Amino acid sequence: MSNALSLCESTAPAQDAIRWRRSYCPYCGVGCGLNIALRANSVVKVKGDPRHPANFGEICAKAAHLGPTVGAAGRLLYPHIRERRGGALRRVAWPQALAYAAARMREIIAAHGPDAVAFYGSGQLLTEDYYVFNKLAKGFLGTNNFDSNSRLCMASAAAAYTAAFGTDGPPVSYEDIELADLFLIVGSNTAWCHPITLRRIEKRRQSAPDARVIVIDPRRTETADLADLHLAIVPGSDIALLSAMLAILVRERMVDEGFIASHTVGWDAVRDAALAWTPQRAAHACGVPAQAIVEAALTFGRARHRLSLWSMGVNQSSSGTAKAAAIINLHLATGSIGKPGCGPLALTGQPNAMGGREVGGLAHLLPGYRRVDNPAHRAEVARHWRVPVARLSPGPGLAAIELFEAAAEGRVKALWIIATNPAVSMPDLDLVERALRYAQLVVVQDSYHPTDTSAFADLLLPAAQWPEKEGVMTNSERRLTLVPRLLDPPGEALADWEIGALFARHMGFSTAFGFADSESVFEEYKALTAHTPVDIRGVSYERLRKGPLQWPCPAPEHPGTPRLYVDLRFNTPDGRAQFNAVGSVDAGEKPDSLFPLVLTTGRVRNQWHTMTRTGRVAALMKAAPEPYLEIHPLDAAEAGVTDGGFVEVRSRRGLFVAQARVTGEIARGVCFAPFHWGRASGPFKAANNLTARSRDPISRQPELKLCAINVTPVSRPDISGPDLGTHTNRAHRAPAGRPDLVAEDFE
Ligand SMILES: Nc1nc2c(c(=O)[nH]1)N[C@H]1C(S)=C(S)[C@@H](COP(=O)(O)OP(=O)(O)OC[C@H]3O[C@@H](n4cnc5c(=O)[nH]c(N)nc54)[C@H](O)[C@@H]3O)O[C@H]1N2
Ligand SMILES: Nc1nc2c(c(=O)[nH]1)N[C@H]1C(S)=C(S)[C@@H](COP(=O)(O)OP(=O)(O)OC[C@H]3O[C@@H](n4cnc5c(=O)[nH]c(N)nc54)[C@H](O)[C@@H]3O)O[C@H]1N2
Ligand code: SF4
Ligand SMILES: [Mo]
Repeated sequence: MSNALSLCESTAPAQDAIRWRRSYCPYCGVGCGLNIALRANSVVKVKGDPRHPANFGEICAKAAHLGPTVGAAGRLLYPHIRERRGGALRRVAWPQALAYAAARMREIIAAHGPDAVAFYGSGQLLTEDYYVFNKLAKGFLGTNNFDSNSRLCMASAAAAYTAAFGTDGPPVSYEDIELADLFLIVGSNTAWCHPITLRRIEKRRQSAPDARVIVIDPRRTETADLADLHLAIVPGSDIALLSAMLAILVRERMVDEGFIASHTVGWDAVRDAALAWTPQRAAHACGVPAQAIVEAALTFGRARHRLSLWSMGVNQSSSGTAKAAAIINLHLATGSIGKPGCGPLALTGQPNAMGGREVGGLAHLLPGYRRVDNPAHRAEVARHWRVPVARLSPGPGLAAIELFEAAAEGRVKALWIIATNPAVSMPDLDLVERALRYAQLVVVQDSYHPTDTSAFADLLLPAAQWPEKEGVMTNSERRLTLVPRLLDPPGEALADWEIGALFARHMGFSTAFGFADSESVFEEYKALTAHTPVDIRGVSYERLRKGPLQWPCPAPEHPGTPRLYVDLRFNTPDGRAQFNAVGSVDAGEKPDSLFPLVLTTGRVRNQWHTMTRTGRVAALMKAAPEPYLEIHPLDAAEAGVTDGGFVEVRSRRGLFVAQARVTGEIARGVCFAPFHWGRASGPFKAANNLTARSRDPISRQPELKLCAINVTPVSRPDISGPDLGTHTNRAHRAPAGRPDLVAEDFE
């Protein structure tokens, strides 16, 4: 604690005095430390924490505007039951709500077995929240149907890391940004989505004139503005590009033969497959000049410290794992790993998506990077949980979309949804709505109501949100930060882990879920990480109160680990990293005569996902108040679309209506729409009306970045629902000077 902070804390504050406290940002996976000014039960100002190593005092606009999202407006304050479909919600007391949940769950499990129930969680949960629900589902109810929205987000990166290094986990630290001289940014709009990380890259560029930035993205984003070389490839063609780059490195003898021979396996097959990709062939597949591909490869090859950063343009694809593997292959081929300023860094989306992976919050995982299909892992976890090993099911549970498909088909009867809003964020929303209507029991545990998903709930459970609950989150660089409880939750809202523990006790598991506080949950989880790659036995709330720590951190005196694999030994049985084949053709929906264009989807700078929080802040709504469709001028001309005019966008699954932004900043043949809006804001404002359920065969992550569409102009959009927006939805670029990084006052 700095003097200024501890001085504030040492005096008991009057009710209206300002108290400054340290906290952690609840939005993205950059994981910035915050200093929060509190007055009574509200947040009046948010600044960056100068001592937090993720951001050193900087924050973005979303965090600066956290204040208005805290408090009672729009919050779900009490549990509610809807006894009949279509009937009204009725407020009930917690014991009644939990007894109702327990009775219905017991009934369903007795009649149909444990796999008829499923939990769907979120990378925005605390590690403790995740742990309790995961333990309940996998250890006590006997189903591995606990998955999370990380399946829509980080699953491909996790699968690729595991395939290459033996276990998941980004090997580098943000401090490697300050040491790198080559940044390969693939499918990431870092400027809008991980703004503080981009700021560090920008600063590095300013201080190291030789540093180079290559951006691979179908759109000329603000991230691409920073690039020395921008490759505007057509969506889904990354593998062709990355393979051709690898082939050039081979031909130019820019690979590290010594590293390959001593520390890897599988090189010959990967090299030979890559060599089939000439620059010309890749240029044809990607829609960029061959010369640009050669330049990208040579720039990568000539650099000394190579850092690759990627996010959803890579992961959210039916070849997401292969795309991520192709990036990792470039690093293995050049020995760019385990050394300062080098490595493949998958930028985590949500603030604790990384923690969720560590704690086993996906349907195929158990805590501590263990897997449900590994008998030794099941035995270790069963011992720790004091349950017979037979209770732990050996087969992976249903992954996100499969879980909703199973509900729509009646195989899953009870869906318990926690801190995620699938009625907006899942692909193919017709299917999601069908699942939510068809399930016998839908429990929605959220901080807000109504949301698009909570509208379908039979049971609504009010959750405390940031900063009303205490617990741990892990950011993109494996850094654990303690998020303190600074305010009382409104109404009767409870911490998510506590709701899980109370429900488990109602199910009769009193001893195993008798946690007194979040710290006791953390301590139980921590013990399970012993001797695993994610060993955090040295981490405690007490230590975290002094500052964040990077795993592994196996002992109390251990300083934490900034960089993995520095000894060039990987977590595979023989210690060698594995080159992985990446295939040659991207799967996914192809354009045809009926649906001639390709749609990709993503985010806008100042909105957070389904807008339950950022949608309440007028200042954050300004840049993009309504959904829009970016379309190339030539495609627009062909379709008769004018800038600012309305368009109907159709895919094989549905309809989306928005204003067109005709712009040369997007590749020909490609359109872009943000996915933040759900049907509650207007039935055709949801981009996920259009997206497909196809998924990566390994990671089971859906292809949210590609589907085939057609676009037609409409003079007067004939749709119901609130205001569709008649403004010209165009002023979406930040003016010079990056004002998005300036923390505005809202007091
Ligand atoms: N402002 C804001 N920031 C956020 C979030 C938010 O909602 N709002 N959410 C957080 C979360 S959970 C996540 S996962 C991250 C997401 O962060 P990003 O992944 O950076 O964001 P997206 O806009 O989804 O997609 C990134 C880029 O992928 C490109 N792309 C699409 N298809 C392809 C392709 O086939 N290949 C390549 N190379 N690129 C492609 C798109 O044009 C887009 O610019 O952001 C985090 N930060
Ligand atoms: N087309 C398309 N679809 C996408 C994506 C895309 O790029 N394109 N990206 C995907 C990705 S990467 C992601 S991560 C998802 C995100 O999609 P979601 O997870 O559905 O989005 P959020 O709006 O973050 O939902 C979080 C919910 O939790 C609630 N909440 C907030 N804090 C708490 C809390 O502490 N406890 C509880 N119980 N509830 C809380 C919020 O009110 C909100 O309803 O969207 C995915 N969907
Ligand atoms: S960059 Fe991400 S973690 Fe940092 S302040 Fe912005 S939203 Fe929060
Ligand atoms: Mo995400």
